[in-house]
Amino acid sequence: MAEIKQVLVPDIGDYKDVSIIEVMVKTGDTIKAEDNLVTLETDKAAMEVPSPYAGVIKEMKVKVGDKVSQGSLILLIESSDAAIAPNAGKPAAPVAAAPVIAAPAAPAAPVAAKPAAAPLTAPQPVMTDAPAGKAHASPAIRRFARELGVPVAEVKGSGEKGRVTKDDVQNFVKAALAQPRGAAGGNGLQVLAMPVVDFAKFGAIETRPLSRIRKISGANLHRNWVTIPHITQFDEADITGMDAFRKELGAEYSKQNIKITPLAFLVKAVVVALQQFPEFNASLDASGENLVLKQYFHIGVAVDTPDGLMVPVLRDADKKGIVQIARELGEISARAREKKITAAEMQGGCFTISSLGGIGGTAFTPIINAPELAILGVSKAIIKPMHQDDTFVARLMLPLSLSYDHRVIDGAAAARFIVFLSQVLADTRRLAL
Ligand code: CAO
Repeated sequence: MAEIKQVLVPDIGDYKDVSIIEVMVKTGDTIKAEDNLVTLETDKAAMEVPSPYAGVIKEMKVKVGDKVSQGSLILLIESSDAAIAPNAGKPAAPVAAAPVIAAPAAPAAPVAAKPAAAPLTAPQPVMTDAPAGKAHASPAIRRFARELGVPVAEVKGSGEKGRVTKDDVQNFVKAALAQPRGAAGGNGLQVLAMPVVDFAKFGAIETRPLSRIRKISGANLHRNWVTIPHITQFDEADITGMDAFRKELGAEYSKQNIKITPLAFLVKAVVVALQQFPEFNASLDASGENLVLKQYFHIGVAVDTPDGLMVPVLRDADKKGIVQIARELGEISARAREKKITAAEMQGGCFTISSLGGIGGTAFTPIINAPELAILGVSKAIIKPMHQDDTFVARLMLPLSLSYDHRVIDGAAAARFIVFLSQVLADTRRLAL
């Protein structure tokens, strides 16, 4: 039965008297659960507050410029059903909506990329920093710009304090379209528009909306794929000895519920290789003219979740042993699958490992997780006959696929990196070096 419900400002951490910079709905609107209602902004961050209910808005209690804190009343809604947004907390009225944190601005070019705007769901209201000195735009405008492929940092804002408005984004697109079409050899990507196909003409279909994580990660993957010149270098590491040791450790630690997979060794071996080849533990700075070499070793690990790919980051892997890494990997991948990873836990990575070894396949070409410069793909280890001392011996071989940013890393350096990594994996004593 329909009833009037209050929608309140959710837990927004320590922030008080936060400005409402955008109101996306009005009295009389019919909305779905999770539709965004307002955007809040401090001097550091912006976040959207989605509706915990579907229904008809009966009365707005806020307007642009109002200051609100946790618990402030945003609006009254006549809820048309019992539908409550999955992230809305307990379904008791009044319910505070769960804020959605603004992803960092899509950069104009990968050189300007912020720490990977990784796919995320943030159950905790962690505010992300606004890009210092960059365009101010609300999350809704940033999303609108992203959908159109507009680099919001390049749009001149005409709103209050230089804020980028929807009109500014539209004018940017109009101006871009008004430019003469690039002749062959020009800078623009001149591609045909995707055909619009009525698939139902050919048979039965079902249309399923993409998850939020998939939409965000898709946009990031697309940017990285088209803007970074990728090369993938392949190799195989003889992990016969490593795997025997891993099984011993696995038996020892299974009682403590710690699963020791090859991935824990790979994280450690990658750290040793990054220490040997510091230009792989680096990013281009915003100008694209300097390499920022990192003296920390935070390794991102791609985790396959039902809603799409997430890349939590394992911090200070150089200071941790194999068992601790294995324990943390189990813990972060479980939390990623339960959508309990925060935005902060997906930032600051130096290098990513994407392991499909538990599934199969012989090799693949992983996409670099900008602003990192390289990513290691790992496929399934299999026993192969290897030629040694004039005879064939059975060895467990692990396929490795290293994609790297060819603007910064030369092919020879990449080959040296992967060969070194294979040597470390072939002789685990080197992990201690
Ligand atoms: N070769 C052979 N066996 C392997 C292996 C490899 N390279 N890597 C893992 N295995 C084995 C493990 O030892 C484990 O065996 P048991 O069940 O007998 O103990 C089994 O495969 C399953 O391992 P796992 O997948 O549970 O654990 P993991 O540590 O290897 O990986 C995680 C963890 C989170 C990375 C993984 O579950 C995952 O999500 N992988 C997908 C990442 C992905 O989608 N990448 C693609 C990105 S590009 O689009």
